[in-house]
Amino acid sequence: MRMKKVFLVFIAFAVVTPLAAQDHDEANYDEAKVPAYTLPDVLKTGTNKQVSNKGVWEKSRRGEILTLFENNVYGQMPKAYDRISYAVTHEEAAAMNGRARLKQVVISVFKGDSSVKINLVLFVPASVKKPVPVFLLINNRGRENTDPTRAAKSEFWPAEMAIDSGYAIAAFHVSDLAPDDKTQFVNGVLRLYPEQLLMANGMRAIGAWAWGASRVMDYFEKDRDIDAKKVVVVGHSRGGKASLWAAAEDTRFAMCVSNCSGNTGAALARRQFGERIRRINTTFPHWFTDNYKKFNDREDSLPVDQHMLISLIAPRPVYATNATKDLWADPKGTYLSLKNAEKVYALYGLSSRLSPDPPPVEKPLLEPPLGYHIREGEHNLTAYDWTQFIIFANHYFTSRK
Ligand code: GTR
Repeated sequence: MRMKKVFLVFIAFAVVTPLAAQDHDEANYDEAKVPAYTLPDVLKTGTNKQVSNKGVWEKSRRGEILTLFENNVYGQMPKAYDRISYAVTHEEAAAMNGRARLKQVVISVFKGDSSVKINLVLFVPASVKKPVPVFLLINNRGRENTDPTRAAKSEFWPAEMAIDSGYAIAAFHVSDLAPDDKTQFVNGVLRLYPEQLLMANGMRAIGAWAWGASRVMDYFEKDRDIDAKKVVVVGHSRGGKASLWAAAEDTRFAMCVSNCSGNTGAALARRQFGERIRRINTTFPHWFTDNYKKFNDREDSLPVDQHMLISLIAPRPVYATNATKDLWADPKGTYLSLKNAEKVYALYGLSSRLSPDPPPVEKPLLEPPLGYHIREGEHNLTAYDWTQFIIFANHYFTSRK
């Protein structure tokens, strides 16, 4: 009887333990087992020319790398639409006990017979009388994390902290652009661009979220409370993959924050540490292009690696993070991405002071253009993380007044 019960418990556990957890256990977390690898040379063009100045970088190499990411990883970024409109649906002059103004804005984008609506929550510091810089979060968690009423407060989007530091803070939810589901993701932006679904290098969910960030940017350019030259796009995990892609595709973003973004985010693929391409393509087939599936178990044959994604954002600053208990997102590989992007920043005369090895836990590197920290704890976006984003942004924006 007892044996039977134990067995049943075991079966129940095996059934309810998500596949994800089992795969996590099988991943490599041993630094000694990281294979020898050679990163593609970010400063060598497809025709083998060495890039030695920013002119050649911008004219020849940057576009080449962007196209490689579009074709192989994130897909096309369709730019054309018929019309965009902005409606402020709710406004409060004295939100957060008078510290902020709240605006809820519906951004509607029309193309042909289809349209998509992006619901933006935006708080602006009440005390500031001129356009302010803004943090824009691509929210991949529950909408309650960005509660406009502030009845619910979440470290995931600590609006009060940003406001008290003199920043506006905004957020939209990924499901407005592409529901995060392998069958439902088509019900959003992709209704405007159905041809993308037929293309092996077509836009998928991560691309759709990044596209949404750019439409919010379109709105910021029209909102007089916002300094559209100082927009920081922020994302956590899958949202951090999208924030990098948004900043790579849209140079209007002044800065990018990618929190615990891991595989196909800020972490190098070739290290094959933690999550790998096969696993991400299998669990989340709707995130990246069909072409990306060709690189399952073949990281070495990718024509890019993630340091090149960071390089596309140069000379604009990038801040990346990790957490000690989130080896799945490969902290060291994330740091090495930043490190290997340094040479592109150097073309702009920007020297970052990254040491060869990652900094100790909770010793953030806060000097633009490339910043990084690893925090104690789990895979998450916390007040500790936001505190560093604000310091990093302060350093950058005050140096550019
Ligand atoms: C995981 C996924 C990661 C990361 C994470 C998240 O399951 O494997 O790539 O994106 O989800 O978004 O929290």
